Amino acid sequence: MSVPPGSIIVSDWHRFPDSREFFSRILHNKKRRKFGLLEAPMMPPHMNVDIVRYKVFISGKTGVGKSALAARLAGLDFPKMHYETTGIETTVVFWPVRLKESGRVLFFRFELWDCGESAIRRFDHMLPSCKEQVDAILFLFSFTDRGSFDDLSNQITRITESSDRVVKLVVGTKRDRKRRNTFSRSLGSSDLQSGR
Ligand SMILES: Nc1nc2c(ncn2[C@@H]2O[C@H](COP(=O)(O)OP(=O)(O)OP(=O)(O)O)[C@@H](O)[C@H]2O)c(=O)[nH]1
Ligand SMILES: [Mg+2]
Repeated sequence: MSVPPGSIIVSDWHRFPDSREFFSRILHNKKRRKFGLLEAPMMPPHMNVDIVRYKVFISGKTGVGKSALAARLAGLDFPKMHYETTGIETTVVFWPVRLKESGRVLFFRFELWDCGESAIRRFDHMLPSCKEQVDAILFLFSFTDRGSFDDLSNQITRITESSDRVVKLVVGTKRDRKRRNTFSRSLGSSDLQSGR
């Protein structure tokens, strides 16, 4: 049975007072703490909070905004200049959630894998490492680059197989830089739907 999005967790739990104790574990001076690959939020021993891990691969043409998205999801500023990512960079993002039915609290741990497009082309082992045991792939296109959108279906077929049980999500970047006459004006909402 398929479950509609948002029906399992309380999606706006971060607004409720009882979430504060948990969010304080991922925040420092109102900013997100940085977590290394082996680190996790510290909880008092009597509060047994399980961690659910997801590996997320961010895919897209060079300059489309993969590193910027990873930084933004981690609550960090991203550089205004384009610095090509020369290999794989991982970013760990924790987010506490409350399950709707049981009221149980969990920490989601997203491990974001960001690999520069040119590194993928240059080194054969990069893509298989990013795809290994991946749970979700974000396919990025930029609202300022029609080519990045047209290339999406190629990318999805190149990176995934139809038998994959990986969640696939299409994400548009640089919407804030969208000018009049950029291609987004000619796209219908059905073009922009994400697929599995
Ligand atoms: N205004 C605006 N700029 C963005 C956005 N996302 C990315 N950028 C800019 O686009 C440029 C390229 O972004 P990156 O995140 O470095 O691109 P990338 O996909 O990681 O590129 P490679 O590492 O070469 O594969 C940078 O100058 C970012 O500041 C956005 O949503 N809005
Ligand atoms: Mg990059």
